[in-house]
Amino acid sequence: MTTTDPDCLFCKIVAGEVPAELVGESATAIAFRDIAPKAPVHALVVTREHHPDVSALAASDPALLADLVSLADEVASDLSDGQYRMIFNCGPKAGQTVFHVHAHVLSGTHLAGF
Ligand code: DGP
Repeated sequence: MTTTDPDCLFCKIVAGEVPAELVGESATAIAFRDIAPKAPVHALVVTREHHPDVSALAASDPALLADLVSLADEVASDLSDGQYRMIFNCGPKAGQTVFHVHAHVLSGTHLAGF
């Protein structure tokens, strides 16, 4: 799926219809701070296009997924020291609650291993 979903929260943030604190952008993706941060730096990096999750994006447009990862890496360097954890929750059982592909970028502290 490569269209905008009018009912999708992150599509509304991309469109500027829902406010968010932007921390980075590229031609294909934007980054903004998570509303409920789990680390001193917690950004979400989302494609401008609507894709429901990372699995769908990897299947339909791997170059776009690479763009998203590049922006995530850039944001981690801009906001912190370039050391970060990147997480994609894919599916409800993995904890995904917003069904528009997004990378969580967590940084700014010593994160416990798992
Ligand atoms: P996930 O559980 O992986 O689908 O992550 C969704 C994240 O989105 C979660 O960490 C909280 C964040 N979030 C939910 N609503 C909003 C919002 O309105 N604004 C922002 N900035 N983040 C939001």
